[in-house]
Formats: sequence, C-alpha cells, structure tokens
Amino acid sequence: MTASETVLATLSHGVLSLTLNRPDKLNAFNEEMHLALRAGFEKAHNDPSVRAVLLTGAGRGFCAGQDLGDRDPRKGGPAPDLGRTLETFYNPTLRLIRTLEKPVVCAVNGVAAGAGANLALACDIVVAASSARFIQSFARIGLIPDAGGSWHLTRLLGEARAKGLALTGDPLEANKAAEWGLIWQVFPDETLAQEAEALAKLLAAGPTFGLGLTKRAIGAAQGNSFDAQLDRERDLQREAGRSADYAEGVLAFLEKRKPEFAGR
Ligand code: T3D
Repeated sequence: MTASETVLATLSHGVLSLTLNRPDKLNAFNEEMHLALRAGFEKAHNDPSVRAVLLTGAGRGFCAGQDLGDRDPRKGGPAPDLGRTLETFYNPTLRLIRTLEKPVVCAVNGVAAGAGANLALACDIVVAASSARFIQSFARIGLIPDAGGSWHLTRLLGEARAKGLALTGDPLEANKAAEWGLIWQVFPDETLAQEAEALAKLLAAGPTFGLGLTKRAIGAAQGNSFDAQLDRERDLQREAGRSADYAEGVLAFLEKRKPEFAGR
C-alpha cells in the first residue's frame, strides 16, 4: 500500500479506515491523493483481514472534488484532457469501490462537492453529519457530473431531482439528502464519527461473504429484468448457502448464542 499523508489508513477490528487528508483544500483531489485512495481500496480487495471499509474526510469538509489549482488556465498550455484524467485517476477507484465484495461505509463529515459528492454516492452506506452538504459543483464551472454522479443521481433520485441538482449546482442539505433517499442516515456533527465507526465495526463482524454477495445482487438488479434477477438470486443464494458464515448463522440461532462470523 502506498504510504501517503494525503490518505490516512488504519486497520482495526476488520475495518480499514481511509481518511482523505488535505483539510486546507477541503480534501480536494490531487494526483497523490488519487493514488493513495486507490491503494487503500486495492488493499481492501486483496487483504482478507479487511472485512469493511470506512471512508471519511479530515477537517471541516469531506471532499471538494478535483483540486482546481491543478487545472489553472493561467498556467498556459493546451486545455487538459479531462477524459484522460477520469480514466486514469477517478474511474479505477470508483470501480474498485463498486466491485469490492465487502461493505463500504462513507461518513460525510462536511461539504461534499463535485467528484467528492459522487465518490460518497459510490459507497454502500452513506451517513452524513447534519451540517454536511452535497453539491454538484460541475454546473458552476462548465463540466458534467462525473465520478459516477450522472448514474447514481438518476438511479437514486429520478430524473427530475437529478437534473435539478446537476443543472443548478444548488447545495443539498444532509437532512434533505436522507429524506430524498440519496443517503442512508444523518447524525449530529458531534456523533457522526462514532456512529459511522460503530456501523463499520458491526458490518465487519458480520457475515461479510454474504454481504459481498448481497452487494453483487443489488448491483445486478439495476440492469436486470425481474426474471433475470430471480435467476441471479438463485445463483448467489446457492453460493451463500455453501458458506461457513451461513452454517455458523444457523447454528448460532439454534444454539441461542451470538454468531461468530469469519467472512468465508
Ligand atoms: O479535472 C478533472 O480531472 C476532471 C474531474 C473533475 C471532477 C470535479 O470534481 S470538478 C469540480 C471541482 N470542485 C469544485 O468545483 C468545488 C470548488 N469548491 C467550492 O465550490 C467551495 O470550496 C465549497 C462549496 C466546496 C466549500 O465552500 P466554503 O465556502 O465552505 O469553503 P472555501 O472557502 O471555498 O474553501 C476552503 C479552502 O479550500 C479555500 O482555500 P483558501 O482560500 O482557504 O486557501 C479553497 O480555495 C479550497 N478549496 C475548496 N475547494 C477546492 C479548493 N482548492 C482547490 N480545489 C478545490 N476543488
């Protein structure tokens, strides 16, 4: 894993905590932070001792998207190829998050703007501080919602709300985001970190093999017909039914004790 101050990484109780750490820039992405975050999610894929991931930001913001200091037109030269930067830096990490067969909790501790907002939306369970805001800032600088934003907003909110947010760039307060179904839950600012950690620990101690398959099933549902999805559920349930976690879950129920899941 890349050692970098721009993303702090710790592993405890099966939870890999990744903290975006450029607080003076509201954790805007530079290339170093991109690579460090990607290394974090690669570790989550490759290390069986990681059972869940908790993503958050240091300081008063979650993430302000691309560091616009690195896109300063006054520096001269040709216009940047933003298709290339998405393909090289953003998209690999977003794909790692979506395909990770372990739960990813995102604790949005403050403003989440541009690709920062959409990074949060790519995570499985998004919780936010009550003071947090989600801003599709792209509209303010002539860009389109990227980092999966056009996909998540449309699916989670429907076209009317997706277009309202994306075309105006108006901030969406955390409470309204939860009310609209964009995120899971809102906590008071003072308790967000503690609540998010407790949730990540709970998931990490759970039947993570089955939780990974659940992620796969829900991901597939987006593009499947009902019939195709029933077939998919049959196949995934077959896999889940062969897991040690399932045997342990049933046994613990019958023996009236707490299950001890191994994530296998
Ligand atoms: O380029 C590509 O590769 C394509 C991909 C693009 C993806 C994108 O994310 S494009 C969208 C980029 N992001 C934005 O447009 C958001 C810009 N930031 C803001 O609009 C505001 O900062 C916020 C609404 C997020 C927060 O406002 P506020 O008033 O709470 O804070 P602030 O004072 O504006 O920001 C605090 C500091 O962070 C400030 O620095 P300073 O003046 O104290 O030295 C500000 O410049 C810095 N900062 C905030 N966002 C960015 C940033 N610095 C660089 N890049 C940023 N995105």
